[in-house]
Amino acid sequence: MEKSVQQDLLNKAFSIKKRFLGMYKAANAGHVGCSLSVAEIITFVRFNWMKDNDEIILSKGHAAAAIYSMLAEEGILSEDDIKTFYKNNTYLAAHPPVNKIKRVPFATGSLGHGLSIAAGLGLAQKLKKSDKKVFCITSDGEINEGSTWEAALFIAHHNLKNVVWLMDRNRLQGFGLTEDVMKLEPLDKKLEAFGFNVIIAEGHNFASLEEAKNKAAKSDIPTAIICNTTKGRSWKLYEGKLDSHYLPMKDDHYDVILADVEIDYNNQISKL
Ligand SMILES: Cc1ncc(C[n+]2csc(CCOP(=O)(O)OP(=O)(O)O)c2C)c(N)n1
Ligand SMILES: [Mg+2]
Repeated sequence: MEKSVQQDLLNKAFSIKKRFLGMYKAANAGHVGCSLSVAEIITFVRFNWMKDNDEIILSKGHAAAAIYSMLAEEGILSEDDIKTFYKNNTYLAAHPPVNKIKRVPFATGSLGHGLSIAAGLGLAQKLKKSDKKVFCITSDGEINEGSTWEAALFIAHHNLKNVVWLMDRNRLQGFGLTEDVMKLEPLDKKLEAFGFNVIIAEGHNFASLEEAKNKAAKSDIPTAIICNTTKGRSWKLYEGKLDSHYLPMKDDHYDVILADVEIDYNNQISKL
């Protein structure tokens, strides 16, 4: 992957993170760690993979701030829109609403439904012989939902290669480790048995995501990318910890997290 492309993606991800940190601060809201976990995946899909007409479904709707910030990054939302996050009468609710915002065609947040939505969209595109792709970003905790497995069966059965499933595999869910709450491993083997081309990627690393993208392009069956991530990535105090999920952002947290995120960004830039 070219250095300039990586640099551009790092800049975009940093800008997206700065914006959503400001949103969480203004709203005194939680889910900071959930957005930090998925920020690079969203950045990569939107700015280095999907075409303008493709669909992106953020099934883990509690990371809505990350998708709103991405939409501001590409100019679909304005910085004034962003200021309404969490406020009364806003469309920029804690979870994405249905049909109010460009690129957000469905409401998500009730976990376990995004992949079914992607499957339906994928089949519709296949029947129309369209080359439109559908990118679905799920969490790992929501793999506990039976509906996800039903969607997986459906995608494999209809060989919906136009659906790309990226899983934010941070190994934590709402109340503990995924392996303690309801064991998922060996996840790659389970997904392979369901009929997927399974790729394991580093979800905070653009070169690794690029490798996954190239492997997906060569597959004759649908792809599921298990993206290894860290909840609360860069936020030193709570990185990899459950508290990064619900802890509401307080004003004094903001400066610390922003500084941590900036250190991580500078480190990554210096390694290019
Ligand atoms: C069906 C459903 N059950 C419960 C919740 C409440 N909830 C919000 S986030 C979350 C768990 C988050 O863990 P995970 O799904 O792995 O997301 P991530 O780690 O990526 O933040 C839960 C249980 C929900 N939104 N939907
Ligand atoms: Mg998780």
